[in-house]
Amino acid sequence: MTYDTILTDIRGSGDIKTGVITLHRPKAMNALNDQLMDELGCALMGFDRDDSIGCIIVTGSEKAFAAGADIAAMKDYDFQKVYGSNYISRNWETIRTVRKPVIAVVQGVALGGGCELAMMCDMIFAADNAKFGQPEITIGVIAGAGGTQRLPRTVGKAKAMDMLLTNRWMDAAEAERCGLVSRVLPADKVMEEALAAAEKICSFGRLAVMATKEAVNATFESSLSEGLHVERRLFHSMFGTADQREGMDAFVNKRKPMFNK
Ligand code: CO8
Repeated sequence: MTYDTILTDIRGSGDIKTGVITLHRPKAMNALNDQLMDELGCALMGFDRDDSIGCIIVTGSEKAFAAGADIAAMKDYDFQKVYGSNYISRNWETIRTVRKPVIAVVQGVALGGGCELAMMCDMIFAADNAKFGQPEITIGVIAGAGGTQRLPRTVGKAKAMDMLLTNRWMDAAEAERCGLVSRVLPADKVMEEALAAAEKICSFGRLAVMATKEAVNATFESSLSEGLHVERRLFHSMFGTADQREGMDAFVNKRKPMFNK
């Protein structure tokens, strides 16, 4: 499959590898348009279906993960078009259906839809030059791809309101302090670190990895008792897998486990 607005690559040294998707609209700081979101969705689904892939990384350029939705494309849209075509909902959230872990590697700006796309991923690894912001208010709209919902759930109401209402940007250090990003690394090390984390994930049992992601995501969709119920049932289901027997037997017998991938 060839794409115009993204690049794809497969990395890793083990049997199970990492699919890397690089957003690639360099002249527009990776501004997100329908074509890019369609291509991203297609590449994500391809890696999710591929049994030789265990983890996915989504990244951008050194200057920009993505500078938001493509303002030049949006400027002539009207209500009839966006509501009628179900703009955003139609094709921007394919990433939510991916069952394998997705790591966002953010260098430079992640603004508007770019910040929202990073938040749709399971973890964010940030370069020390990363900046996160929701500047939609400055162009007369509001965040529309989850920013008003995921940001307060992640960084709390106070910081989310500040970012969404005043266009205050957060640097990588603050983003790590308040839980928006998992790790901050020097720009020339961040991809290496993400690939190492992805390789670690690829070395574990596929079912346990997918069930962990499903259980953590349940917390955003439910009350504590409902979320605990989902976790408990998924935990119980692990006892129907060969990886549970293998992992525990390997521990008890002091040997390296051989998981199903
Ligand atoms: N859309 C389209 N083109 C863009 C965008 C964008 N979001 N961001 C940058 N570009 C383009 C510029 O127009 C410029 O193009 P050209 O060279 O042809 O003039 C090129 O990228 C380089 O940009 P700058 O010259 O501005 O570079 P600077 O380094 O001076 O500044 C910034 C970089 C700070 C990133 C600046 O470009 C900027 O402020 N961009 C807009 C950021 C923004 O407002 N993002 C939010 C967009 S709205 C949104 O994301 C809504 C999401 C809601 C869900 C989706 C619903 C639409």
